Amino acid sequence: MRVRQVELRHIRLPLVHPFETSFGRETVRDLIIVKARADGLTGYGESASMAEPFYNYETTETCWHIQRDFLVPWILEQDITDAKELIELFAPVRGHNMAKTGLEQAWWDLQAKAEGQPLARLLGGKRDRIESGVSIGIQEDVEHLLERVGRFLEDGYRRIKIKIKPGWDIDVVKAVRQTYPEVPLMVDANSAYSLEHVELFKALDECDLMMIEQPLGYDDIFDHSKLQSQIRTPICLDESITTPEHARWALELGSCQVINIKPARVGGLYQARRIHDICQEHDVPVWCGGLLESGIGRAHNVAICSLPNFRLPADLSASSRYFVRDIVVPPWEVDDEGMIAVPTKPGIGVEADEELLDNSTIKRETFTA
Ligand code: OSB
Ligand code: MG
Repeated sequence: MRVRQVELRHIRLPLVHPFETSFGRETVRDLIIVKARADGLTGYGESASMAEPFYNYETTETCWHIQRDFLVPWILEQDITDAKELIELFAPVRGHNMAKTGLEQAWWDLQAKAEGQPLARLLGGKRDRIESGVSIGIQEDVEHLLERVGRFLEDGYRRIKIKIKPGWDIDVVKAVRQTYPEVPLMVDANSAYSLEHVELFKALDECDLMMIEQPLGYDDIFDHSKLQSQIRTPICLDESITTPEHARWALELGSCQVINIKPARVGGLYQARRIHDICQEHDVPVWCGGLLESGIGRAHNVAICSLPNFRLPADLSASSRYFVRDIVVPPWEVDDEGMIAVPTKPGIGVEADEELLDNSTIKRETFTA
């Protein structure tokens, strides 16, 4: 297949509730939506970079630059017959995985539509429903947090994740555990700690957590192995795993017992699947993380989650948990059992709401071969 046209759109969506992590607070979500056209079909992808380089080094602006000046001209120049070819085409650009992901996903959607298959099936996915969890940002006080946890449990979410940072950790986790003794609970530090905090992690060992996500450096694999050997709670890596090689190194070093796979962070669905396979070979479970994606990025995350080793609830919540109105029809929904249905239509399985997309667009550029 030869992509004949690529359209990039920088969009901005207001969040229904501010989202605060150890690295910052978001009230709106800036994203790049990629539309790729071939053979009368349109494929959609998303670059889920943040506006600021605080989760990883990419930003909306760096994604746009890498796409406009490198990736888009390359993809318009040649036929792409499989995803591996596309990964190799993009390989000369080092890193910039979120920039790559937007285009890679649009290619996958096109390919699935051309074959008349749901994206999940094209990827080799077997599940028709996936387990949904919710990630709760840092709140103004514990009462607000407990109230939010309660509401999400009533909504049916199957796992609660709480963001932590120094000063908002052990006491908060204990309070949640006391109020909800049985709930599947985990924490995410987004790299806010160092090995000097071992005592804190030993204290968290008493809270019966499913896992602790990315406690140490965003690019660290080594110190995490030292921490893991001193605590019982499984460590889950997010930020530090950006390639399949990183996954293998982390597993061989014993740096984690779980990996959070975000297609955006690792350069797309093909690389996400490779990491999934490496973990499966090591009998290490994975789950799909999120980056407050729009309904388009979420569709790609849902598709990858249908693979068998995605064995734990995902950070994939309903559209309404993030946005007043999502840019897809139908919006993503979570049923009373905390499950999201995997679409059965060809491609990503949801339609873009073109009118809302237009109204949310800040910048737009079209490229033709
Ligand atoms: O670390 O998992 C993270 C959101 C933005 C940046 C980083 C993270 C997150 C989340 C939200 O935890 C997950 C979601 O999309 O629901
Ligand atoms: Mg995380």
